[in-house]
Amino acid sequence: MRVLAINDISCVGKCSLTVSLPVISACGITCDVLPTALLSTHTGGFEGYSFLDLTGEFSKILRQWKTLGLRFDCIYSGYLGSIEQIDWVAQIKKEFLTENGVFVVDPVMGDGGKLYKGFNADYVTKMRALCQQADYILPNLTEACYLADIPYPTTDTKTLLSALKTLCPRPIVTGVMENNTISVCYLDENGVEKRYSSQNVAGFFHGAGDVFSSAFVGAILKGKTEETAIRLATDFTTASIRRSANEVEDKRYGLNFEAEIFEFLKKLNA
Ligand code: PXL
Repeated sequence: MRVLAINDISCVGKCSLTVSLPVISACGITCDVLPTALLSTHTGGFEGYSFLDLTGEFSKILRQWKTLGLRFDCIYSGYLGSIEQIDWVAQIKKEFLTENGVFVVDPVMGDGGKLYKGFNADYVTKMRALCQQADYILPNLTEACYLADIPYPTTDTKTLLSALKTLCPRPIVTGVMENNTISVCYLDENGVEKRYSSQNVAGFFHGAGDVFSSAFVGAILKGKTEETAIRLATDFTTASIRRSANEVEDKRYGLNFEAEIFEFLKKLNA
């Protein structure tokens, strides 16, 4: 089993590839990478970060991969540095995903009701088209609202999920907050809405979406059902958030997910 994770390298701040690599590898799955950009830190809350777009390397990297006859059982895309890269991801899926391979799109583009720096309406439109090719999409509530063109925030997850289902058969929306709970909302095989909820922890935790998505990808590739993968990934992310609420002083530096990997693996391999 090998996954191709297409995501940025934020050197500091534990998100994207610096989360996907350790989590997916710990699941016992080869995690190959296509870095979309190299940043000194992620863009959430840090100022003065460097940003090197790596699109220019793509054709060279892919040319060599073709000579190796590489194919991936899963392609998992996250933060894409530019609109042009969305076209690249669609092309890479066509050329490098195995016949029964899984294409997972985490449409990373915003949080807290706003788009991240550098993203705009054209990017959202283009991301919608990429989601149409995915087996699973994993937007947070902000990204889900942008994709579905529904005002943020919404508690009407039924409408939200049916709008997203017109893009992708298996939408999974994270970070849906109501009262004291935070939920992951998805659809069962009959198209009926399901929720997996936990107690909300106040505050904003950078990289939580990447911990969830990476664990979900790892669990799916280990043969878990969608529902089990959601539960395992949610429990891992929630435990990491709880721990970080106490242990990580500056939340910009990401979650202490490392301390929870062993528990996650015990459940994954039970
Ligand atoms: O975790 C999402 C993410 C990924 N990559 C970069 C980011 C962010 C969120 O801010 O800035 C570069």
